[in-house]
Amino acid sequence: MQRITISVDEALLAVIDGLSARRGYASRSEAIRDILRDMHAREQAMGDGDAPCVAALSYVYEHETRDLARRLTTAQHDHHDLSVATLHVHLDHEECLEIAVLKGTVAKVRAFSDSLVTQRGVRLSHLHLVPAPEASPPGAHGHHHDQMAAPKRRPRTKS
Ligand code: NI
Repeated sequence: MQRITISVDEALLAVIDGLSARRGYASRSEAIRDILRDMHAREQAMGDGDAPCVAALSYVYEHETRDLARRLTTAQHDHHDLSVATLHVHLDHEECLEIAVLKGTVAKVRAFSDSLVTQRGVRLSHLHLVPAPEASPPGAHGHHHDQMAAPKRRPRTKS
């Protein structure tokens, strides 16, 4: 077992302690280990890197933090091949919520998502990956749009 030191602010420490108390973890270390295991398991469940997917990426950020708004926009332009659309909501004077729809391979979408959400000032991010429907040949449009096609059932983790 390795020993590491991490820095957290008061609010986050209260979250860790609240979680430990509520779920009965014996220590902060065990709580954090479980959070990491859970995150790792969810990443594994996202599947094959070469598989095509569409994804909804949401995050909150402070638009005046260190030129963050401009840098996030530049990053999206740099990946215009992955970026389908972005919805921007001004939450209050400081904070913005963005929801980006991405499309590409799982590996590329994850890498782009990681590059955005790991920036300082970006928080509460969530990436929801949806496997792309299998490509069908042109003209083989097998359903009518006036009735909903039943979604394919796939094993998934809770999101
Ligand atoms: Ni805004």
